[in-house]
Amino acid sequence: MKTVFSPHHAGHGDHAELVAGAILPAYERPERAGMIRARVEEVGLGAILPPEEHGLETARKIHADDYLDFLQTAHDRWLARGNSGVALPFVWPRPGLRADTPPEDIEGLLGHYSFDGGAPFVAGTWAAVKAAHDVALTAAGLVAGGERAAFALGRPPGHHAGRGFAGGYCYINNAAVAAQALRDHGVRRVAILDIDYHHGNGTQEIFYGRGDVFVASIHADPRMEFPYFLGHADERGEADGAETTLNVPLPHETDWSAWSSGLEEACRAVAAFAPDSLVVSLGTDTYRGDPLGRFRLETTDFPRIGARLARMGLATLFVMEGGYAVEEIGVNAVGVLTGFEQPR
Ligand code: SS9
Ligand code: ZN
Repeated sequence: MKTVFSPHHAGHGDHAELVAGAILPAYERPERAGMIRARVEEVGLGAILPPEEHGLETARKIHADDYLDFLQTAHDRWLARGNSGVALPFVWPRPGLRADTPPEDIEGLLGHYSFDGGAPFVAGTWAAVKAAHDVALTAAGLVAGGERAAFALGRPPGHHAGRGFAGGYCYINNAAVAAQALRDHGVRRVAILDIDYHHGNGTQEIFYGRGDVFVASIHADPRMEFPYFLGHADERGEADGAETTLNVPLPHETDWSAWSSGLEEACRAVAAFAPDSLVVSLGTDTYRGDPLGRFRLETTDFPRIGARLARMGLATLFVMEGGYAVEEIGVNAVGVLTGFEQPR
């Protein structure tokens, strides 16, 4: 399968994050994409293409206009205020405060448009976010054009970003925009299957009331794990989207035997929805060596995931999400793709 990749991801880097009271280099770093790209080449997965530039029309069907405007201007406004370095939120309008009156100051806006402190802005953030969006749309175009599968190798990831907020390293929800693009290309029903370790809260929120896009997520139980405030099994969609959300929360230390049962449940639900295309939010932070995850998948399990997905028989777009064991991320992520292409 073809991979779509842009070097502009690298401008989003060199920032730190707060980890258990210490400021450490961010886990979501440029080396991640470099390792995956190198592995795509090493196994000869297929051609690596640059993205085509896309406008934001499709993204505007997924995200609020004011939020997209904020993403594009946040770092400049941070600098214009006299601040330097990394723009990070530190105050949020939780219930009890007013979320209906956006502040004017960028410090307040950062909190207004995020749900955690995990989406910093550096000078190159917007260019990287836009490139990941273009990567996802270009890869969606390949699938809409008749390719059996394509790989959108972008960063930063997207599945925690909602209609009007960033968080969890995510800004534009690349998988959601790609699913919308497939719909706009004439694909009637799309399923998104999120296999990242963390619940895809943004993707769920975006499609919660829509019946044309099914969202299934297999993830660590939010009672024990980020993002904590969404991803429970009783969230099943609403209005037109009733019964088109499926959450499979699993406990810490889950290994292949239990995780693959969750995958089976999700695949059956996706098949029952009878989609015409599948978007896979591909995170490899389920790996046993991941510094942010507490599942126990082995490197040899990732091709088995791909093989199971191939058996769905659907045109499939893989969109890169999380995975923070940098040394192994290439082998694990591309393992899913080779498993998809050569199921055994
Ligand atoms: C503490 C860890 C916060 C956020 C995880 C986001 C994963 C995106 N800095 N964890 S796939
Ligand atoms: Zn994750």
